[in-house]
Amino acid sequence: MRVDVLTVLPEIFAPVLGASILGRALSTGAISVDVHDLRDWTEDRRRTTDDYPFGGGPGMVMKPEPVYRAVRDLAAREPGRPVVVVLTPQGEPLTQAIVRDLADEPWLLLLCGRYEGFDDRILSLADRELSLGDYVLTGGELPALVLIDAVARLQPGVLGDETSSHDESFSEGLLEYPQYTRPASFEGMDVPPVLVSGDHARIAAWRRREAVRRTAERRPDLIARAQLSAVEREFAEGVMANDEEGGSDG
Ligand code: JBZ
Repeated sequence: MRVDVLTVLPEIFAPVLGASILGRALSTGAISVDVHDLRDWTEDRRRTTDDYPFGGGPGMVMKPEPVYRAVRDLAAREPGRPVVVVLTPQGEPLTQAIVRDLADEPWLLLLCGRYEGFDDRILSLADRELSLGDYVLTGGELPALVLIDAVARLQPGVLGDETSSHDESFSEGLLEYPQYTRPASFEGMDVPPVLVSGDHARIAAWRRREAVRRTAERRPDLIARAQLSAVEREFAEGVMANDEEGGSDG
């Protein structure tokens, strides 16, 4: 997959892209990311990318001309067309289903907003408008990095065995089960004995039940759409009813 990023803050990207699994995905060629400075498509001496809003009001608005020039220029560099994604607070909240869709695309062009927003005509360039969620950020650069991280780890060969079981649990709509490593006893807190029993069937059953319990406790909104057996659903409903009474054990 190829990713082009258009931003007025290109320097934010390199340290994150070079690190960890993302760095490995780049070095193996599973994904390539080119970060472009929007100012390279300005035509004035000050390299202006923003201007005052028509109608008045606070803040500055991203100008359309440099963005249009940049997107047209970048889109003409390869055969085909990139899927143009604009990161904006008005966008659709990012979900793993959207990440899976985008991960299958051969070419993404991510447009990061700054200032108070975009001239609305810029949005005509967008195939998708995405947001990370309902909190206020200063720009689209961090959401773009989050999106790159999420699509990179789905590229073939980027993760080993980690992918399948982890993502399957999430796609069944459940949070992960609790995990432990050594030492078996730490400051009076012991690992659940079933996990050191060697009984793999009991371990699997315990993990499944604890994943359902956690989801019911922490994300009851996920339970309705989770893929649960009748017995599991009844268990989840018990946990949720208990939580409403303020109970902490179940
Ligand atoms: C986002 C105008 O540029 C911005 C500002 C905030 C912001 C984004 C772009 S994208 N917040 C989000 O994903 O929540």
